[in-house]
Amino acid sequence: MAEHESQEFGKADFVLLDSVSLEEFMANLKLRFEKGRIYTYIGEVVVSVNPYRAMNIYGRDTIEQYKGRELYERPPHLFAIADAAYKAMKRRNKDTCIVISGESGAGKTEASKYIMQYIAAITNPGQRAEVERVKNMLLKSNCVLEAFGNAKTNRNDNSSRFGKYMDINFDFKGDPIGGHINNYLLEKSRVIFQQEGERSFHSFYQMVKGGSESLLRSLHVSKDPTAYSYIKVGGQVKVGYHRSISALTLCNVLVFLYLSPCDLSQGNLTFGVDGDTTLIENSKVVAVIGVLLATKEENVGKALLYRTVATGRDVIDKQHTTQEASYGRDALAKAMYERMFCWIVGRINDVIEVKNYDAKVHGKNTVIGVLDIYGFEIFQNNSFEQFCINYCNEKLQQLFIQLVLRQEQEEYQREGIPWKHIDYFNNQIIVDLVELQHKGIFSVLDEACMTVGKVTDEVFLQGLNSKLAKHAHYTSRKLSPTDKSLEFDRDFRIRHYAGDVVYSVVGFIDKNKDTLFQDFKRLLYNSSNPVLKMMWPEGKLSITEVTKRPLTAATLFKNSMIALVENLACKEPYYVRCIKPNDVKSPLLFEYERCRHQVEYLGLLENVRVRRAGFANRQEYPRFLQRYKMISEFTWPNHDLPSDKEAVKRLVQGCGFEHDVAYGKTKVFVRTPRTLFCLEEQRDEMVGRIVLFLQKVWRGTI
Ligand code: AOV
Ligand code: MG
Repeated sequence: MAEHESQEFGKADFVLLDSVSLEEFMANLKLRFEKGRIYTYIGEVVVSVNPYRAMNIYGRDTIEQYKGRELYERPPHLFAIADAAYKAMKRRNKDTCIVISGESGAGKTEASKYIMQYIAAITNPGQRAEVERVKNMLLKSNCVLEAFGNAKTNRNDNSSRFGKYMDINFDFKGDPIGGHINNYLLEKSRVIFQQEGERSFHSFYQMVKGGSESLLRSLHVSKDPTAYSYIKVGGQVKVGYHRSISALTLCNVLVFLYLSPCDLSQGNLTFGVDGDTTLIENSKVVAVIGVLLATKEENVGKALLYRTVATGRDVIDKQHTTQEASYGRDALAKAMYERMFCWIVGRINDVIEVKNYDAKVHGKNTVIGVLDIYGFEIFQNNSFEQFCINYCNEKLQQLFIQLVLRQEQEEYQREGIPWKHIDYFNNQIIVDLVELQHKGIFSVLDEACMTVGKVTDEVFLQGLNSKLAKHAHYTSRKLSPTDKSLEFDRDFRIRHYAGDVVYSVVGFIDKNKDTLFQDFKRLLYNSSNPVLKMMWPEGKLSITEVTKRPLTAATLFKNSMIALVENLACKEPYYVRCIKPNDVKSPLLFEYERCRHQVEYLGLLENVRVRRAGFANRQEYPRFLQRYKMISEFTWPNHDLPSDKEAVKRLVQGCGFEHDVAYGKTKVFVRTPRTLFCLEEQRDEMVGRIVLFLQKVWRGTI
C-alpha cells in the first residue's frame, strides 16, 4: 500500500474521513502534523501546516516523483497542486492561478517559492537559453523583493509587507517565456516607525551590516544601525534573518545605493525654532542628503522648511512649523522608499516581460498566476495598514467561497448531476462593511478626508459611529459603553471572518490622504541623478498647475483589490490554505485551539462537506478504467463495449456500487470514500494476484 493510502499517517484527504466533524478533522490534522505530514488535501485544495523546521521534501528526487502524476497518486504536496495547475494550463490551454492564503506566519511565502521552484524544475527540458534566463530571473526576483518588501514583525521574522501577484507566461510547449509582477500597497509607514520588537525592511540592515567599508563610506552610512533613529524604533536591530543579497547585483539596483541611505539619514534630521524661524538642527545631515540625491544642499533645506503655496495669483513660500517640517520629512522618507520599491518591481518586469511572442506562430500564450499576499494579522496596535491587509484577506476569503462553491456547482451542472446547497458563513457582509460605496468604512474615511479645514481622526470615528451603528460586525466604545477594551475617541472594532480586531483611528486621515508636498516632488525631479528624476515625473508641474486631488490610499487599494479578484476569478483556481500551528515558531507544538480557530474561519469543514455532499471523488472514464479495470472480467484486460462510460457502468454494477455512483458526461462521480476504499482494496488484491501470476510465469512454474 502506498504511504498516502496507509492509516498510520491519517487520511491524506479530509474527504475520506469517516464522518465530517470538527473533532475528526482536527484529529487528522494533528496526527499528520505530528507524523511530519504537513500537507493534506480537501479534494484539490492543499491544507498546509507550517512545520517550522527544514523538511527534506522539496529536493530533485521529490520533484521527479510528482512530475506529470495525478493528484491522488502521491502523498499530498504543493508540487502536486503546482503540477495540476500546470497540466490544466498545458493540456487544456487554460489560464490557471494558485492562491495561497492563511494568516501571518502560516507559510504562504515559503509555499509560493516552492511552487515557483517546482514549475522551474519541470519545464524547459530542451534547456533553451532564453527560457533558462527567464526562469532564473523569476526565481531571483523573489530575493530582491524580499529584501526590500519584507521585515521582521511580531508575528513573522520574514513577514511580507506588500502583496505580490506573479503571472508566469508559457509558450505552446509549456515552457516559461516571461512573467509579470503586480505589487500591492507596501506598508511604507515601517520606514519611519516600527512597533516594539519589530524591524524596518530587511534592506536597511542588510546594507548597514553587509555593505563593505568603502561602500558605506562613499554613501556616508554608519556601520552601526543604532545610529539611525528610523530603523531602531522597534528596538530590534539585530540581524536575526540572514538572506543573501547577491541577487541584488542582478537587477542593477542603483537606487539602493542612494535612496536607502538617504532614508536613513533623514531620520536623523531634527528641527528646532529660533524666534519665529524653523531651523534644521543638524545641517550636516542636509549636506549628506544633498549629495545622495544629487541636488543642492540649499534646495534640500528649503524643501524641508518651506512650502510653496498659491494664494490667488501670488505664489509664496510659507514656512513650516517644526511639526509640519517633521511631517514633511517623514512623508518624504516613506514616499521615496515606496517609489523605489515600485521602481524595482518595474525594472524586474522590464527584464521578465514576454518579448517577441507571436500568437499566430506560437499558439496561445497561457498563464499561471501565483498569489502571495500579506496574511491576516492582529497586533497590539492596529492601524490603517492592518485594516487594509485584513480587508484584503476578507476579499480573498470571499473569492474562495465563491470559487470553491461555484467550481463544484459548475462541474455538477456541466456533467448533468444535481447539486445540494451547503450552509457556510458568507463574509460578503464584512467586505461590504469596508468597501461599499457611500456606506462603507473606506467611503466614510474618504468623505472625512475631503472635508475642508482641519479634520481629525476623531471626526472620522464619529462618522463611522453614526453610519455603522447598527452593523453587526462594527462596534466602538460609544456603541458599547461597557466595553472597557475600547478607548473613547480612538478605537473601533471589526468582527472579521478570522477574528475580532481593534483598530486605532490615530493616523487614518493622514495615511489615507498620503500627502507629499509638491516641493519635495520638484526637488527630486530636479535631481541630476537620472533615475531619481525618472521616478518623480509629477515634479515637473509647478504649484499653479497642480490642481487635481489625487485618489486616496484607501480608494487606490480598494480598486487594486477589486481588479485582483476579477483577474483571479477568470482563471482556474488552485488553493493552498496555510495554517500556523503555534505562536512560538515551534516545530513540535500543535496548539489545538489555535489551529481549530483557523480551520473554522478558513471554512475548511464546509469545504469538506461541499466536496462530500457532492461527491468525494470524480475521475474521467478512461482514467477510472485504467486504475480499476483489473477488478472486472468485463474490462480486463480490455473491454469491447461501445464506450469507456459503458465499461465503467459495467464494472461498477459488477461490484454492486451503482447506488453510490453517478455518471456524468465525461466523468464518473463516487459519492462516499468507502466505495473508493473498496475499489482500492479490490484493486490491491487483484494487482497482488496478477503479480504472483506473472512471477510464476516468469519462473516457468506455470
Ligand atoms: P507568511 O508568508 O504566511 O506570513 P512565511 O512563508 O514567511 O509566512 O513563513 C514564516 C516562517 O515559517 C518562514 O520564515 C519559515 O521559517 C517557516 N516556514 C514556513 N513554511 C515552511 C516550510 N514549508 N518548511 C520549513 N519552514 C517553513 V506574512 O508574509 O507575515 O502573512 O505577511
Ligand atoms: Mg509572506
